[in-house]
Amino acid sequence: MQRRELIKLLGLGTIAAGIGNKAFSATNKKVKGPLVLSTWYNQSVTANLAAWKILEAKGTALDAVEAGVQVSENDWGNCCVGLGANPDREGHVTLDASIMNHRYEIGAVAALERIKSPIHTARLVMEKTPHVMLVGLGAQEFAVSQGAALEKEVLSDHAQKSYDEWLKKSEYQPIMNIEKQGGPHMPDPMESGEFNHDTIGMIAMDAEGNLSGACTTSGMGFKMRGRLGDSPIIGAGLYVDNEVGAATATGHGEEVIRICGSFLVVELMRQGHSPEQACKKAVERSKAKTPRDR
Ligand code: SD4
Repeated sequence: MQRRELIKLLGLGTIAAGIGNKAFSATNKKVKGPLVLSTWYNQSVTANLAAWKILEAKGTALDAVEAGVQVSENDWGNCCVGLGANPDREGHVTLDASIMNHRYEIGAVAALERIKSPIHTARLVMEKTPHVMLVGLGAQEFAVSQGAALEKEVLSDHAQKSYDEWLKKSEYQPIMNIEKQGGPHMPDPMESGEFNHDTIGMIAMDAEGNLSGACTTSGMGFKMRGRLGDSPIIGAGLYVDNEVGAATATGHGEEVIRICGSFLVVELMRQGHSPEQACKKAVERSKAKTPRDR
């Protein structure tokens, strides 16, 4: 906050506040919360509403993003977040999540099975352990020790259907055909059935002006067992710097990790780029740095 104030005093109007930078540069005033942003749209509107309820009541950005993304985690019909999501190629639903607050506190879980809210477990890792990430069985045992129920391992009907379909060819095709979708305006994957991934990442600013972010996913559908994407990796799938801004990512995690995507976006904002410019530069970096045979 102090740095944002300082930036304002220096008159560097284009320095990003991560969310709401336009308001910042247009008026040269401090961006005011509350604000909430999340990836994708249709499903995210309900998630944003849950976050908004908390922000509106002067709750913290941290509580807001946790409650917001939990809407997707609890949605049994979601292809790609929570226990109803698509499994890995061995038929197991494995979940990844990360959370970060305005004090640079971080928590993450990866390859977590049979636990309903990976984001809550990630928050507990942040708040109750000396570590920042727990994976696999250890993460599961920790969640249970903190009161989470160990759910039965069953696939949702839609996930079973998609998995059966996938098994026919057992092809791993995480690439989206954007051109086929008519450009970058991506349709809702639940309607089109054409996407095999769809994470929710959410960033928020509360009335105090503090930022937090959360990211949760089942990762790529039909991924290799043990594969992790960007979502549980701080700096890749999520980054929050209360002095500058926040970013979260969705898409092909391998590429986001390659460029430390969310951290890169925040660092570019720190250098004076608007959020939009920073995202564009990160995408350009990704394009330039991805090995050509990938
Ligand atoms: C991953 N980034 O595991 C996630 C997938 C995703 O929309 O974002 N899907 O690579």
